[in-house]
Amino acid sequence: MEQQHFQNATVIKQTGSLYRLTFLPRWEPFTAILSGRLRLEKGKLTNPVAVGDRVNGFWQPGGNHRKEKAVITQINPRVNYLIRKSVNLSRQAHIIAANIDRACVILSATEPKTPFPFIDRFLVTCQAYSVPATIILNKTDQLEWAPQYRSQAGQYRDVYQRAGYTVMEVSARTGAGIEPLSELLKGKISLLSGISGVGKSALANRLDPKLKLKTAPISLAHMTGKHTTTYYEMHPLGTGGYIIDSPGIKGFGLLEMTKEELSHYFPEIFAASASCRFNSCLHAGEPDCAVRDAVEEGLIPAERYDSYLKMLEDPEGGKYRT
Ligand SMILES: Nc1nc2c(ncn2[C@@H]2O[C@H](COP(=O)(O)OP(=O)(O)OP(=O)(O)O)[C@@H](O)[C@H]2O)c(=O)[nH]1
Ligand SMILES: [Mg+2]
Ligand SMILES: [Zn+2]
Repeated sequence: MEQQHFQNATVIKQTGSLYRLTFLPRWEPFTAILSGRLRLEKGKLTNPVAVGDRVNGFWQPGGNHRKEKAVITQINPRVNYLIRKSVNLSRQAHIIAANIDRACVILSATEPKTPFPFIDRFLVTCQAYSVPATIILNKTDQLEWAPQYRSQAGQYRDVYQRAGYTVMEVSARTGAGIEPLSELLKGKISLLSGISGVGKSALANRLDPKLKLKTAPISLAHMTGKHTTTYYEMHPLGTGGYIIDSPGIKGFGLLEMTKEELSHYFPEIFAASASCRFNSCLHAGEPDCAVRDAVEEGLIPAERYDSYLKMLEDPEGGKYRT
């Protein structure tokens, strides 16, 4: 019997050695495995195929797309992808998601707190790939009875609005601010990312109550999430578009770039750098640095500049090209 080939299926989930695929915009998921060759081709990545990948392959003779007989043989070139540091020491990177139209970084207005350098690493990768990024400040309902968090929430809003990002304030609990977010996600594939416990899955459920994703209260002893979501998975939204819910992550890997390039991915630092005395200025103590002036004048948020310096000093295992 002749082999039936397929092209351009989108990976919507991976569990162990099994993948779920669908031909977007149709939502008729089927199961597939990787060809032996692809399994061996991992290289620097812990996962050769990620959610969002577009893949080609074939159906094994006798199988059809309902019978778990599909084999992935080829990954189409990625338009973009985001990586995170591997948990082991092998310096391997793990692809979070590929070919996304938008990345949403979810923050909690209260707990758990997301450190600025975490957010900024995420945003740098997005800038490097021209993936539009949006900051979603969730749990705003809690500011009502926990006013001590208002200044923190205000700081997130202020820092990222000044950096040029859209900051949307929402509550997965009450539904406040959800409509503009639904609008933003329509017709696109969007990644929901952020540390554990900020409410990524709760937000997904609020965007489409049919999803019924598992959520869990944060630990009040440590004010940290419980790593409730364990898979990357794409879901269709009833209001249009697709979201990728993801496990809470601890850190993002940086792409390979030169030290000079880094500042290009901080939009407000890049804009100010046009007036630095030296073309090669890294804004780390050189004379007549317009970036430092802007930080001193409060035009560039100090939090962003601190993140920039941290990333400049800590390229994460020599990720900078020299
Ligand atoms: N008050 C309030 N609680 C929220 C809101 N959004 C989420 N929560 C709660 O925060 C806790 C964590 O939410 P999850 O959706 O499980 O968080 P997550 O980001 O998916 O966490 P991981 O899957 O571990 O990465 C749950 O108890 C949610 O009910 C909100 O807008 N307001
Ligand atoms: Mg979750
Ligand atoms: Zn400078």
